[in-house]
Amino acid sequence: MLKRVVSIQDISCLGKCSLTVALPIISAMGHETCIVPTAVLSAHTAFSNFTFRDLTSDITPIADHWKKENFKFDAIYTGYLGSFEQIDLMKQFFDDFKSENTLVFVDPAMADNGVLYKGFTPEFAKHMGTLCAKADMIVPNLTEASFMLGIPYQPEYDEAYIKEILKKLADLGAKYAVLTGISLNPGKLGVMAYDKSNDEFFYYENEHLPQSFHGTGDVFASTCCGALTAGFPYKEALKIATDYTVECIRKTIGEKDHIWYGVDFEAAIPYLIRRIGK
Ligand code: PXL
Repeated sequence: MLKRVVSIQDISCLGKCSLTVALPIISAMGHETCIVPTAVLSAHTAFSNFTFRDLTSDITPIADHWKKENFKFDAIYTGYLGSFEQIDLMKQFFDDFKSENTLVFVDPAMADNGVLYKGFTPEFAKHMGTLCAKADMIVPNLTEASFMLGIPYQPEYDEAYIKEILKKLADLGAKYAVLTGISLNPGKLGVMAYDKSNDEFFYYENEHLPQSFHGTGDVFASTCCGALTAGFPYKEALKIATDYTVECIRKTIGEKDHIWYGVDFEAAIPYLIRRIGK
């Protein structure tokens, strides 16, 4: 039987990110993918003049229906959330739908390169930290981690600094804290994780390609969530997600305007399927 994942984030109608990335990737990994759209935007918020329809008031009726039908999930994966209220609703959602074996995966998507995405405040970031407390795994980048912890973003760092941040993130409460977009060696980019159950760090890197694209955090998070749901151990899941993200960037390098449109993850799906051996 297929594993069932529910992904809860916005639909950006154009500009590949959030649900338009999570749904196809997790499905391609062989899981049933349910969604709760938190908002509908004409395009993600890095574009100018986007429309934004808030769907907060739909979340509780959807959850109530699912509770009545006794639907269960193998994984719950939250990404971009648009308001304090949505964060609180997600806490309730976890409590309502989490069983002993449910993976709770939180990507606190809200910032990059030292700045918050349009519409977010440092207080919102701190509140996102309270959702991270309830997760099995969290996957912020360094900007998101800094805002959640209320410390200045430091673009220059060493391994000791990253380990210190990971321990502080783990103190928020998640079992596994992961920092994405970490570079500890020239020409390389990767992730570092902290497993607080045995006080263990894990670092994995791949090539640092000379271009960055919007939405790669969502590609990484979706793949990692899909791999964990498939039963891969966490280190292997992080490797698969890192390698697939790099492969997606490789497919997109040189594409005009793709910085905002997102990566051609579609072209790398055969790689992903081979990589997970399905
Ligand atoms: O990729 C993260 C993301 C998701 N959803 C929306 C966004 C962004 C990043 O800007 O604007 C609406």
